[in-house]
Amino acid sequence: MKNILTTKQVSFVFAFSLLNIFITVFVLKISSYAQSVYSSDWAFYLENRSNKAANSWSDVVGLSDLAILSSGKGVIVALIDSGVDTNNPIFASALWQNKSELLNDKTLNEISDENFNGIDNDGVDNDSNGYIDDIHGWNFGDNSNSITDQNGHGTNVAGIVLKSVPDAELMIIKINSGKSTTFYTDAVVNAIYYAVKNGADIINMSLSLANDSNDVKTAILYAIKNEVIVVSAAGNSPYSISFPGTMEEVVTVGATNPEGTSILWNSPIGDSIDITAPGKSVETIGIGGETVFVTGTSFSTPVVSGAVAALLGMNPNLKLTTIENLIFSSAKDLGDNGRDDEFGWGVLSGSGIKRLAAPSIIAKKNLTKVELSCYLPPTDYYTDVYIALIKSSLLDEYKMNRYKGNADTLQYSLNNKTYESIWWLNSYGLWMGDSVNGVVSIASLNLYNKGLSVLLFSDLGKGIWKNFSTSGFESGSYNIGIAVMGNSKLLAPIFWSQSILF
Ligand SMILES: [Ca+2]
Ligand SMILES: [Ca+2]
Ligand SMILES: [Ca+2]
Ligand SMILES: [Ca+2]
Repeated sequence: MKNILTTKQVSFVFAFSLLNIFITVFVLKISSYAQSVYSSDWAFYLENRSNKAANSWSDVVGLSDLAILSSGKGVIVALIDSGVDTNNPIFASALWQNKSELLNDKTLNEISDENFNGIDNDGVDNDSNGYIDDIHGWNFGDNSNSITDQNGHGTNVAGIVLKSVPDAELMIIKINSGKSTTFYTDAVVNAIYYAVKNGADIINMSLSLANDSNDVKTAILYAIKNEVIVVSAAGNSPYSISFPGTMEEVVTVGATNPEGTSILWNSPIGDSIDITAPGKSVETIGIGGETVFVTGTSFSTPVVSGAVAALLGMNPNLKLTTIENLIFSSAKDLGDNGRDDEFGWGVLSGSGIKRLAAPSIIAKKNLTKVELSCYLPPTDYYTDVYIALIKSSLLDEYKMNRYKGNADTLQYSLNNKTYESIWWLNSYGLWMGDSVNGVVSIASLNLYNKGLSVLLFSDLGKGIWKNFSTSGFESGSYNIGIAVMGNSKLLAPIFWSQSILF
């Protein structure tokens, strides 16, 4: 996180208008001022930009594991920051689109190959949300729809988010005027309400305010009440956590060294710290597209926002508390055992999140019986669990051609009772599942084309399926897959067991 503030001292105007600053690396407490006066870390930040990290932050936090969950498609991440480099196609193509402003002029298809600005700046607030031509967000610093970053901070933050979730949509809410390095509380307040009212799923706040603000608190609580997760930097004062990171209700992010092994020297310590992520020499994109390395909790924060977006991309129905539980309980514990004031619950772990958020299945075979042990993610994840067998020789082909089947219900009888299940038919065979609350008490097989068979299972929800007979199978090597579904949508990749011989 870098300061948007210059080294000049706070003026009287600012003192009365509640100046807020992005970052505070070196804090000068000047007791004669009612407010703390901060020096800028801008110079510090620039000095440290060229120091390439020994480790890639994406490896440290396990982005490849998060990528298995989702690419963030359909997830809207609001960046309350200094804007974004809209001239860079990486960002331009990732911008959230306020479809209500667009569709009144032309359909999205008509617009897609044309110049957005030429078409959509019609001077009309088409969606009547109070902001004229807010196509990709809003600039509360200038009260305009210009979201171009002239500072760099917002672009750096956006680059980190897109590295984690390349298909996420970025809602750009600029709070500073032009290239100014300062911004006001009111802009932050309005930015939060804008994000919530326009559909953001995540609000990334890589910023600190010089003082607590009841208006900002109220806005953040409004966001949380609406199930919008607010991820905030802890600030860069080693002495104390900055507001709004001090709020219990937000996800407060501290920073570690590039290896993710010790707390960064300027990252604050305290009981509001929830989690940490690498925050030194974090590789990202600068204005103009150059690769830059940035330091501060401003940049560990979007690492966490990206992980949240990966989870929401997998399952948009996840509750805020579930998301927090997943990322906190899977973090890599450092320092004192369990949560501590340096690392919070630990360093963000993509592999840990995948382990908790995705189903898993282990199959063991004894003579003619197969025992399946399953891990199922938290129950607000999914409505159905699917299990299927596939011949190992077909697995790679299957994985390359994600199945596209039509969901339907199927009634079947068992022990003189009738059950209803959901099934899928595609070129690889029949997939069957059952509602989480349903009861299916045997393992039964129907060989289907191309070696795929269906397994019905018992004790659904308890995670263990026993006494499953393999006697009906063609002999050969099989893998067993498990998938969780919600409203007929696959919520995570299908995870496959090791192959077993039947
Ligand atoms: Ca509007
Ligand atoms: Ca318009
Ligand atoms: Ca918290
Ligand atoms: Ca710990």
